[in-house]
Amino acid sequence: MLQILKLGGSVITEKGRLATAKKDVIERLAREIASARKEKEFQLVLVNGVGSFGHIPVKEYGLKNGMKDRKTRKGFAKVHKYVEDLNRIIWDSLEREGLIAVPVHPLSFILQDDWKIVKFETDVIEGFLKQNVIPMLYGDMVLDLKQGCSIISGDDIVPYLSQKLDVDRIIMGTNTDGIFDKDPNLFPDARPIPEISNENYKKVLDGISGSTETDVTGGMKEKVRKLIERTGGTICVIYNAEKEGLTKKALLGERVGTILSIS
Ligand code: IP8
Repeated sequence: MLQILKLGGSVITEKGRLATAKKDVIERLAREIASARKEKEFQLVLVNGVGSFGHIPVKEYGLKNGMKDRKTRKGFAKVHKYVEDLNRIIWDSLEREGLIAVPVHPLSFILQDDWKIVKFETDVIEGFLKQNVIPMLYGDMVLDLKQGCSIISGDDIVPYLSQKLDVDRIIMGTNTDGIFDKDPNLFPDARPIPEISNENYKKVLDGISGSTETDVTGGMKEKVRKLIERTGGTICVIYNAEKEGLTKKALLGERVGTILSIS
Protein backbone atom coordinates (compact mmCIF):
# COMPACT_ATOMS: atom_id res chain seq x y z
CA MET A 1 0.00 0.00 0.00
CA LEU A 2 1.41 3.34 -1.10
CA GLN A 3 0.20 6.67 0.26
CA ILE A 4 1.24 10.22 -0.51
CA LEU A 5 0.98 12.65 2.38
CA LYS A 6 1.11 16.34 1.56
CA LEU A 7 1.62 18.73 4.44
CA GLY A 8 0.34 22.19 3.55
CA GLY A 9 2.55 25.25 3.89
CA SER A 10 -0.06 26.97 6.10
CA VAL A 11 0.06 24.08 8.54
CA ILE A 12 3.83 23.90 8.95
CA THR A 13 4.87 27.56 8.56
CA GLU A 14 3.75 30.99 9.76
CA LYS A 15 2.49 32.17 6.40
CA GLY A 16 2.97 35.89 7.06
CA ARG A 17 6.49 35.71 8.58
CA LEU A 18 9.40 35.03 6.26
CA ALA A 19 10.94 31.57 6.68
CA THR A 20 9.29 30.82 10.03
CA ALA A 21 8.55 27.17 10.68
CA LYS A 22 5.99 25.92 13.18
CA LYS A 23 8.47 23.51 14.70
CA ASP A 24 6.14 22.14 17.37
CA VAL A 25 3.52 21.31 14.74
CA ILE A 26 6.16 19.61 12.57
CA GLU A 27 7.31 17.57 15.59
CA ARG A 28 3.75 16.49 16.30
CA LEU A 29 3.12 15.54 12.67
CA ALA A 30 6.31 13.46 12.64
CA ARG A 31 5.08 11.69 15.79
CA GLU A 32 1.73 10.95 14.17
CA ILE A 33 3.36 9.56 11.03
CA ALA A 34 5.68 7.36 13.10
CA SER A 35 2.80 6.15 15.25
CA ALA A 36 0.66 5.27 12.18
CA ARG A 37 3.58 3.34 10.66
CA LYS A 38 3.89 1.33 13.84
CA GLU A 39 0.25 0.27 13.59
CA LYS A 40 0.05 -0.37 9.88
CA GLU A 41 2.47 -1.24 7.10
CA PHE A 42 2.45 1.19 4.20
CA GLN A 43 4.88 2.92 1.90
CA LEU A 44 4.93 6.70 2.08
CA VAL A 45 5.94 9.63 -0.09
CA LEU A 46 5.97 12.89 1.83
CA VAL A 47 5.43 16.18 0.00
CA ASN A 48 5.44 19.52 1.76
CA GLY A 49 4.18 22.95 0.84
CA VAL A 50 6.58 25.76 1.63
CA GLY A 51 4.45 28.61 3.01
CA SER A 52 6.53 31.59 4.09
CA PHE A 53 9.79 29.90 3.03
CA GLY A 54 8.76 30.20 -0.62
CA HIS A 55 5.81 32.44 -1.34
CA ILE A 56 7.20 35.56 0.35
CA PRO A 57 10.68 35.51 -1.30
CA VAL A 58 9.18 34.55 -4.70
CA LYS A 59 7.25 37.81 -4.58
CA GLU A 60 10.19 39.80 -3.24
CA TYR A 61 12.46 38.72 -6.11
CA GLY A 62 9.73 38.93 -8.78
CA LEU A 63 10.22 35.29 -9.76
CA LYS A 64 6.72 34.68 -11.12
CA ASN A 65 7.90 36.12 -14.45
CA GLY A 66 10.96 33.88 -14.70
CA MET A 67 14.73 34.27 -14.45
CA LYS A 68 16.40 36.82 -16.67
CA ASP A 69 18.87 38.96 -14.75
CA ARG A 70 21.13 38.91 -11.72
CA LYS A 71 18.35 39.78 -9.27
CA THR A 72 16.11 36.90 -10.38
CA ARG A 73 19.03 34.43 -10.57
CA LYS A 74 19.96 35.38 -7.05
CA GLY A 75 16.33 35.04 -5.99
CA PHE A 76 16.06 31.62 -7.62
CA ALA A 77 19.00 30.32 -5.59
CA LYS A 78 17.79 32.07 -2.44
CA VAL A 79 14.29 30.60 -2.62
CA HIS A 80 15.69 27.13 -3.13
CA LYS A 81 17.88 27.60 -0.11
CA TYR A 82 14.89 28.63 2.01
CA VAL A 83 12.74 25.68 0.91
CA GLU A 84 15.61 23.30 1.51
CA ASP A 85 15.96 24.75 5.03
CA LEU A 86 12.30 23.97 5.71
CA ASN A 87 12.66 20.47 4.33
CA ARG A 88 15.64 19.95 6.60
CA ILE A 89 13.56 20.91 9.66
CA ILE A 90 10.97 18.29 8.68
CA TRP A 91 13.69 15.73 7.97
CA ASP A 92 15.23 16.27 11.42
CA SER A 93 11.84 15.76 13.08
CA LEU A 94 11.20 12.54 11.15
CA GLU A 95 14.63 11.28 12.11
CA ARG A 96 13.98 12.01 15.79
CA GLU A 97 10.90 9.80 15.54
CA GLY A 98 12.91 6.96 14.04
CA LEU A 99 11.61 7.40 10.49
CA ILE A 100 14.09 6.88 7.66
CA ALA A 101 13.55 9.56 5.04
CA VAL A 102 15.64 11.30 2.37
CA PRO A 103 15.04 14.51 0.44
CA VAL A 104 14.61 14.32 -3.33
CA HIS A 105 15.14 17.92 -4.37
CA PRO A 106 12.76 18.93 -7.22
CA LEU A 107 15.20 21.59 -8.51
CA SER A 108 17.77 18.90 -9.30
CA PHE A 109 15.67 16.70 -11.58
CA ILE A 110 12.45 18.40 -12.70
CA LEU A 111 12.25 20.61 -15.79
CA GLN A 112 9.25 22.70 -16.82
CA ASP A 113 8.19 24.48 -19.98
CA ASP A 114 5.91 27.45 -19.36
CA TRP A 115 5.07 26.15 -15.88
CA LYS A 116 4.24 22.65 -17.15
CA ILE A 117 6.30 19.61 -16.16
CA VAL A 118 8.28 18.23 -19.12
CA LYS A 119 10.82 16.10 -17.27
CA PHE A 120 10.28 14.32 -13.96
CA GLU A 121 11.81 10.86 -13.71
CA THR A 122 10.43 8.82 -10.86
CA ASP A 123 12.87 5.88 -10.84
CA VAL A 124 14.91 7.23 -7.91
CA ILE A 125 11.74 7.82 -5.87
CA GLU A 126 10.56 4.30 -6.69
CA GLY A 127 13.97 2.94 -5.68
CA PHE A 128 13.72 4.57 -2.25
CA LEU A 129 10.21 3.21 -1.81
CA LYS A 130 11.44 -0.30 -2.56
CA GLN A 131 14.02 0.20 0.19
CA ASN A 132 11.23 1.37 2.52
CA VAL A 133 12.85 4.78 2.77
CA ILE A 134 10.45 7.77 2.71
CA PRO A 135 11.22 10.11 -0.20
CA MET A 136 10.54 13.74 0.71
CA LEU A 137 9.64 16.26 -1.99
CA TYR A 138 8.46 19.85 -1.70
CA GLY A 139 7.38 22.92 -3.64
CA ASP A 140 10.47 24.42 -5.28
CA MET A 141 11.87 26.68 -8.01
CA VAL A 142 12.89 24.72 -11.10
CA LEU A 143 14.40 25.49 -14.48
CA ASP A 144 11.85 26.39 -17.14
CA LEU A 145 12.60 26.12 -20.88
CA LYS A 146 10.41 29.11 -21.74
CA GLN A 147 11.09 31.60 -19.00
CA GLY A 148 14.25 30.49 -17.27
CA CYS A 149 12.57 29.35 -14.10
CA SER A 150 9.15 28.64 -12.71
CA ILE A 151 7.55 27.38 -9.53
CA ILE A 152 6.55 23.81 -9.00
CA SER A 153 4.01 23.51 -6.23
CA GLY A 154 3.61 20.52 -3.96
CA ASP A 155 0.08 20.52 -5.42
CA ASP A 156 1.60 19.81 -8.87
CA ILE A 157 3.97 17.16 -7.56
CA VAL A 158 1.23 15.16 -5.82
CA PRO A 159 -1.03 14.51 -8.85
CA TYR A 160 1.99 13.89 -11.09
CA LEU A 161 3.32 11.23 -8.75
CA SER A 162 -0.11 9.70 -8.34
CA GLN A 163 -0.25 9.10 -12.09
CA LYS A 164 3.28 7.72 -12.33
CA LEU A 165 3.32 5.51 -9.25
CA ASP A 166 0.75 3.00 -8.16
CA VAL A 167 -0.64 5.23 -5.42
CA ASP A 168 -3.52 3.96 -3.29
CA ARG A 169 -4.39 7.14 -1.43
CA ILE A 170 -3.50 10.81 -1.48
CA ILE A 171 -3.79 12.56 1.85
CA MET A 172 -3.78 16.34 1.86
CA GLY A 173 -3.13 17.93 5.23
CA THR A 174 -4.49 21.49 5.17
CA ASN A 175 -5.55 24.11 7.70
CA THR A 176 -9.30 23.62 7.20
CA ASP A 177 -11.70 20.79 8.02
CA GLY A 178 -11.79 19.65 4.39
CA ILE A 179 -13.81 21.26 1.60
CA PHE A 180 -16.80 23.45 2.37
CA ASP A 181 -19.81 24.38 0.24
CA LYS A 182 -18.65 28.02 0.52
CA ASP A 183 -15.68 29.85 2.03
CA PRO A 184 -15.82 29.15 5.82
CA ASN A 185 -13.74 32.28 6.52
CA LEU A 186 -16.40 34.48 4.94
CA PHE A 187 -19.61 32.57 5.62
CA PRO A 188 -20.27 31.28 9.15
CA ASP A 189 -22.99 28.95 7.81
CA ALA A 190 -20.54 27.17 5.44
CA ARG A 191 -20.87 23.39 5.74
CA PRO A 192 -18.17 20.76 5.19
CA ILE A 193 -18.73 18.39 2.26
CA PRO A 194 -18.04 14.78 3.30
CA GLU A 195 -17.57 13.45 -0.22
CA ILE A 196 -16.87 14.92 -3.65
CA SER A 197 -17.83 12.67 -6.54
CA ASN A 198 -18.55 12.90 -10.26
CA GLU A 199 -22.02 14.17 -9.40
CA ASN A 200 -21.19 17.23 -7.28
CA TYR A 201 -17.64 18.31 -8.18
CA LYS A 202 -18.58 21.17 -10.56
CA LYS A 203 -20.84 22.77 -7.96
CA VAL A 204 -18.17 22.30 -5.30
CA LEU A 205 -15.48 23.98 -7.40
CA ASP A 206 -17.72 27.02 -7.96
CA GLY A 207 -18.09 27.45 -4.19
CA ILE A 208 -14.38 27.41 -3.25
CA SER A 209 -12.49 30.68 -3.20
CA GLY A 210 -9.05 31.20 -4.75
CA SER A 211 -5.69 32.11 -3.31
CA THR A 212 -4.75 34.39 -0.46
CA GLU A 213 -2.38 37.23 -1.27
CA THR A 214 0.84 35.51 -0.37
CA ASP A 215 -0.03 32.15 -1.94
CA VAL A 216 1.51 32.43 -5.38
CA THR A 217 0.36 28.97 -6.44
CA GLY A 218 -3.38 29.33 -6.02
CA GLY A 219 -4.65 28.11 -2.65
CA MET A 220 -7.51 25.68 -2.06
CA LYS A 221 -9.36 26.16 -5.35
CA GLU A 222 -6.28 25.28 -7.41
CA LYS A 223 -5.46 22.39 -5.09
CA VAL A 224 -8.88 20.81 -5.60
CA ARG A 225 -8.99 21.55 -9.33
CA LYS A 226 -5.60 19.86 -9.85
CA LEU A 227 -6.66 16.86 -7.78
CA ILE A 228 -9.90 16.49 -9.73
CA GLU A 229 -8.29 16.89 -13.14
CA ARG A 230 -5.06 15.00 -12.65
CA THR A 231 -5.26 12.21 -10.13
CA GLY A 232 -7.01 9.75 -12.44
CA GLY A 233 -9.37 8.18 -9.95
CA THR A 234 -7.03 7.88 -6.95
CA ILE A 235 -8.90 8.45 -3.68
CA CYS A 236 -7.89 11.75 -2.05
CA VAL A 237 -8.54 12.86 1.48
CA ILE A 238 -8.46 16.56 2.35
CA TYR A 239 -8.42 17.10 6.09
CA ASN A 240 -7.30 19.42 8.88
CA ALA A 241 -3.69 18.61 9.85
CA GLU A 242 -3.74 21.34 12.52
CA LYS A 243 -5.99 19.09 14.60
CA GLU A 244 -4.02 16.65 16.65
CA GLY A 245 -4.54 13.01 15.76
CA LEU A 246 -6.15 13.48 12.36
CA THR A 247 -2.96 12.85 10.38
CA LYS A 248 -2.54 9.50 12.07
CA LYS A 249 -6.20 8.68 11.47
CA ALA A 250 -5.95 9.66 7.80
CA LEU A 251 -2.86 7.48 7.32
CA LEU A 252 -4.66 4.56 8.97
CA GLY A 253 -7.57 4.97 6.56
CA GLU A 254 -10.07 6.28 9.08
CA ARG A 255 -12.66 8.76 7.88
CA VAL A 256 -11.55 12.40 8.23
CA GLY A 257 -12.29 15.59 6.31
CA THR A 258 -13.51 15.41 2.72
CA ILE A 259 -13.03 12.40 0.50
CA LEU A 260 -12.59 13.03 -3.19
CA SER A 261 -13.42 10.08 -5.39
CA ILE A 262 -13.72 11.04 -9.03
CA SER A 263 -13.49 8.35 -11.68
O1 IP8 B 1 3.72 25.77 -1.24
C1 IP8 B 1 5.39 26.59 -3.83
O2 IP8 B 1 5.03 25.33 -3.34
P1 IP8 B 1 3.66 25.11 -2.57
C2 IP8 B 1 6.90 26.65 -4.10
O3 IP8 B 1 3.52 23.63 -2.44
C3 IP8 B 1 7.48 28.00 -4.10
O4 IP8 B 1 2.56 25.68 -3.44
C4 IP8 B 1 8.91 28.08 -4.39
C5 IP8 B 1 6.82 29.11 -3.87
